[in-house]
Amino acid sequence: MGFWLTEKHTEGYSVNWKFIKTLYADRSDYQHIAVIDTLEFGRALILDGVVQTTEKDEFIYHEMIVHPVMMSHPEPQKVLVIGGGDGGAIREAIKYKSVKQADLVEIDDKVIWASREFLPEVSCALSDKKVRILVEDGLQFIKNKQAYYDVIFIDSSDPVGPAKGLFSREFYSDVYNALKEDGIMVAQTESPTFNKNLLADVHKALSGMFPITKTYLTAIATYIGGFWTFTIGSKHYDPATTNPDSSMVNSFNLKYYNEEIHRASFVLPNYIKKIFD
Ligand code: AG3
Repeated sequence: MGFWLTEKHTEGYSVNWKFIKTLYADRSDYQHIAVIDTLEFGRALILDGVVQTTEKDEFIYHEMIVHPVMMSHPEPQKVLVIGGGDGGAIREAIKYKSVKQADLVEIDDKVIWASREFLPEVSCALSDKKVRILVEDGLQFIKNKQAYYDVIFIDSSDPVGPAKGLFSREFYSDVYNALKEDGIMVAQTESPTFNKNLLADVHKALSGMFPITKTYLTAIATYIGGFWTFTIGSKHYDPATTNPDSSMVNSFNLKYYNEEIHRASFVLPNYIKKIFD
């Protein structure tokens, strides 16, 4: 027994997921939300028909959106995740001994609820005492913060629907202002194969504001097209020349990230370098 979910990525490319059961399905004010139990990847969180995270490889995405920037800052104390209502990014961020306050600004409380209920290993840190959850529009929230955060993570869904504004120049400039003078931000910037123009635009927008802009890569089977990108805007520290210090975290037994991965992820193949020319 089983059902198939067809996840459409472009006009010419879809991925089929066999699943055993729908654990949750609902429509919020912003999007359709589902959690299904897939045959290959365990439980999956799906927003508007796009798979956001799966039990099998969420660790790759969440470790890679968090550790490269956290390790590049000598003492990150105040951190902010925009989006990321599943809690995976904040789970990684609070592993740092220096973190005193970790804010999560998610627009859709149903994403938080569904993740708490059906993805306990991803969402476990949402109950940590350092974590403050704000159910708000990140676009508005960030406008009221000046020189406040050390690190900001933009853990968004694709640039359509509720996350569209999280890829805009105006939003990045608000993020810039919300960071302290040596602050650093990172955004998930999609697939270099299917979202080349978006990646080029984000990189360009950030390079116009931050002295240091770096795109880095990882591979996440749950997503599409091989590589997945993240793009950093940094006011002071260069993540590409950072030597990660494992004593910054409570226990360095991560499943993906390590010192070599840190350095290697900033090495780009020529066809991706060319996107930024
Ligand atoms: N956010 C990025 C998911 C993008 C998936 N897009 C796609 N496959 N086209 C994931 C949120 C995890 N916290």
